[in-house]
Amino acid sequence: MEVVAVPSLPKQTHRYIAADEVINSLLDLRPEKWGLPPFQDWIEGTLPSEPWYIGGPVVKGLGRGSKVLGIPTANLSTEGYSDVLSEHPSGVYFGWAGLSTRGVYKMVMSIGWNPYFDNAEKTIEPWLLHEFDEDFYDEELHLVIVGYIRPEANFPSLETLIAKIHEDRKVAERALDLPLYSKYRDDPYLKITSSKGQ
Ligand code: ADP
Ligand code: RBF
Ligand code: MG
Repeated sequence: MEVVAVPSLPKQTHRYIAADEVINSLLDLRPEKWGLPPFQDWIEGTLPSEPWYIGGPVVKGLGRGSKVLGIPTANLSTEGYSDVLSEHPSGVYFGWAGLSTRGVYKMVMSIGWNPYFDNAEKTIEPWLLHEFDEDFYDEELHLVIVGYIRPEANFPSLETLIAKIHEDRKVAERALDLPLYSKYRDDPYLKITSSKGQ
């Protein structure tokens, strides 16, 4: 028997060295690696899911996105989302982002501990695929997440991490033009009517 382990606790890979492979979640199971027929639900490098929803004001992160990677991520607080986040494994996802007063944009994000930086806290880091000429801290950001791309990973260098995130961006940009994903651009959750009466 060949064994694929899916630890229920994060950062515990070292406890499973006896397994043939340790994966982060069942989203990463590749039956063809084990002589079984492949799953057929992957489309152009993405795994579609029922849409799920996260939103709130944009909070300060660790100030690393723009400065260290040149990739700004409009962090959301994980507070109040423990249920949603425990239903969805850490990893790289994509979907649509609605910003109050601005519009709806394509989005690619990571959820997790950023293995390259080994964060102590789980973070939600959406990169809106649009050039903004200013910050938008405290603005309401609503996300409709429609698919999965890959698990979070560690990288041998900052350059290889950055290159991978740009590849994720391309995968997400292309996929979001498919009818399967583009239809969620019209989800009412993205059209935020601010509670502050703006
Ligand atoms: P932080 O660590 O505080 O999240 P970042 O360096 O990741 O700082 O920058 C994120 C901030 O940059 C966001 O909160 C937002 O105000 C701004 N920003 C500008 N353009 C974008 C973009 N395309 N996607 C996400 N955030 C952006
Ligand atoms: N950090 C990692 O350590 N490993 C990853 O595989 C990873 N993938 C990412 C994918 C995307 C699309 C984005 C937007 C970010 C990703 N990051 C990853 C997170 C990145 O390290 C984080 O946004 C910065 O550290 C800013 O806090
Ligand atoms: Mg950020």
